[in-house]
Amino acid sequence: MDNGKAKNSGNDQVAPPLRLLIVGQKRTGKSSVGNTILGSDAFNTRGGADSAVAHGESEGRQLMLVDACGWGTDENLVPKQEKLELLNALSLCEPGPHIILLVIPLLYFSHCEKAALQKRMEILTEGVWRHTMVVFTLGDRLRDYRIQDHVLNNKMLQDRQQVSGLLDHAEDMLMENGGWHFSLHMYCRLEEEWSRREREMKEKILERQDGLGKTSQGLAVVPNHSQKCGLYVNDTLVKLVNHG
Ligand SMILES: Nc1nc2c(ncn2[C@@H]2O[C@H](COP(=O)(O)OP(=O)(O)O)[C@@H](O)[C@H]2O)c(=O)[nH]1
Ligand SMILES: [Mg+2]
Repeated sequence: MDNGKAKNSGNDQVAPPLRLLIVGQKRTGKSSVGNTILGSDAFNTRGGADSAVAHGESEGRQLMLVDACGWGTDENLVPKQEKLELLNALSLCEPGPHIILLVIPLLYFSHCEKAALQKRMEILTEGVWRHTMVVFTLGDRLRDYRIQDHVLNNKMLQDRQQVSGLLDHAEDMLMENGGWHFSLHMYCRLEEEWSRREREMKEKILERQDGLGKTSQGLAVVPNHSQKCGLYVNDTLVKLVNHG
């Protein structure tokens, strides 16, 4: 099993790197998050760049980071090019990212942007949320923010505590997932399997309802008022036996 445990446990075996995929909208600080984590200028922060990969060591962990090409803000549809870019970024961290870092700016985040973001996450199936950690950026621009969890101040590269906290949390999440990385293929198959079962269940229920319909058409259950007791089904008296 690929458990991605990145910390060296003291023996000579080299642990596989922790694979992190950074996603989010354009100009929200994704590349800067990568740079803050690695403590270097590995990714281009001038914008408009394609998805990129960087390897490095940070806080005692071997890391592989993929900085995905930034998403647009259309909440109604995801352009084909964006989908392809996302799948391309995913393929850059084969066999799949251990953790997906979803970057959200603490400033300028409206309902529309949230909807647009969800639409893009949906491409990665519902299962993606099991592997996703939200990282807030631009928090330093808010004067009085109190959120402590995963707020990265990308303007403070020397603050390594914020990075080790984030990586600890990523490893906890990985452990909770039994060490399994995200696999789009697996979750797509799971979703197909679930919808197949749902379809089958619905068909069975409909068949049963159909059967019941036929029965009630074929058999007329009429209370007989002329007799003192008894139920008549198609003119035949049905005796009701009380077992009770
Ligand atoms: N003040 C502040 N600026 C940031 C922060 N993160 C990113 N930026 C700036 O926001 C701009 C976009 O950042 P970048 O990492 O390239 O965003 P990307 O397009 O999502 O990869 C750059 O000018 C960064 O310097 C942050 O946490 N605080
Ligand atoms: Mg970028």
